[in-house]
Amino acid sequence: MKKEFLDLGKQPIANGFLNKDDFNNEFLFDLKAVYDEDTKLISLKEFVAPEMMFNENYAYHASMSETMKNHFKSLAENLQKEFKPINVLEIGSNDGIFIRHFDPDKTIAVEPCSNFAEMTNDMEYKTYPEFWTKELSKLIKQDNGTMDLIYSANCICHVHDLDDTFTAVENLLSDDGIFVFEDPSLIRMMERGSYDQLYDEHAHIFSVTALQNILIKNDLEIFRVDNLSVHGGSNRIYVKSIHNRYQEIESSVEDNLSRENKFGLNDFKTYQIFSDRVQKSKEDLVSTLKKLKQDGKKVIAYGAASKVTTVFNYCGIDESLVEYITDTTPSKIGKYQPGTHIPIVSPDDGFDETVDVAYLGAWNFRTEIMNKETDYLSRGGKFITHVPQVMMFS
Ligand code: JHZ
Repeated sequence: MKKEFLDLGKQPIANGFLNKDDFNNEFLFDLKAVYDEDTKLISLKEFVAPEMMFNENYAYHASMSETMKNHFKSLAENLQKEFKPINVLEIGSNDGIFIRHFDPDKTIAVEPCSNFAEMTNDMEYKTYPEFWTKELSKLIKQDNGTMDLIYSANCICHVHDLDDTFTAVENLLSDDGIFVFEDPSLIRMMERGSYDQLYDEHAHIFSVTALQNILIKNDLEIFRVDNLSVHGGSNRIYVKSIHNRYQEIESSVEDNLSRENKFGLNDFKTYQIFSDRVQKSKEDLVSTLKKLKQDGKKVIAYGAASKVTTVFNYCGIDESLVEYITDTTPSKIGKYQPGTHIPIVSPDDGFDETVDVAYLGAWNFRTEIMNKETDYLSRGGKFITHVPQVMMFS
């Protein structure tokens, strides 16, 4: 049985940046979160059709951050060193940030956003411009044989039908093949109050517990979990077929399961407490921004992340409180934030000496941004965040 615990109101497509012409017929849906008592999975109550989010206009470029470029480079090197995969496949390859470190002759990409599929095709990686399904997995096996490594970052949590996805993976793994994927971690979201991990794309926020319950139904099991700091706290899950005897199940699996249980992730009450905290976060953020406005401060936002769409729409923050949002992504600049219609400008045009306070939308890149924005900080500029609670810092 699924139980609702959080209502983040009417929300638009988080990465659906708008032109002025689009304002009048914007799609909105009810962003609510539910807890499944059987599998312990946290999901959205209402799923948005994948084609509405992942298409030729998809705006999120993973390579906009140095942190993420380094993250995927070192992961690719480590996987090659430890597992020595020959045939490799990535599900949701975005701009090729990960596969660029693998041999194009032996590496295949699956990417339904055609703007990005074209990019990796141009990089000589055979790219299937489609959604990952059982049918596609059969076709890839027929064309290319089985895979020694199937990898996916920030994509499996987008998938509505996890059983279909996992069966498709199981079908394509070689005898000693492994499936490695990473997505935002539920326990980190709960610890940090980062409710903005919830938006249309994130159909689920995974705990290790829920993944174990669902993977096993599809003849797959977790043999290692890495806890990562990226994207506000993620888990990298290493999976093998239950028939694969090459990999031992490591202690990190049990460690994560017991930490989650101790935290209360298997208890509905924990989610109700989280919901109260989210409500308080909203009140604190709005009152802080209103006070800054009254004091005559110029407030903008830094980073038009998907997460900011959730926060600003949930909190009812518009141009009267935040003048504009700066972002480095070329396809976002000159457009408007979904729902609130706050303008997006390039940092060169908007992150200047007139800014007093910047809401740090890309709070997950706090270290990278603080290291970069030393001029702003040294002239007294401040940041504001809601993670783990609403606060200003410099
Ligand atoms: P960022 C996306 O979420 C969507 P988002 C997706 N669903 C997902 O799961 C995660 O990624 C992983 C900008 N920026 O990465 C770039 C600057 O302007 O937190 C981005 O637009 N200056 C796939 O959208 C945004 O901020 C900078 O210095 O929440 C950050 O978005 C830096 C570092 C970033 O992902």
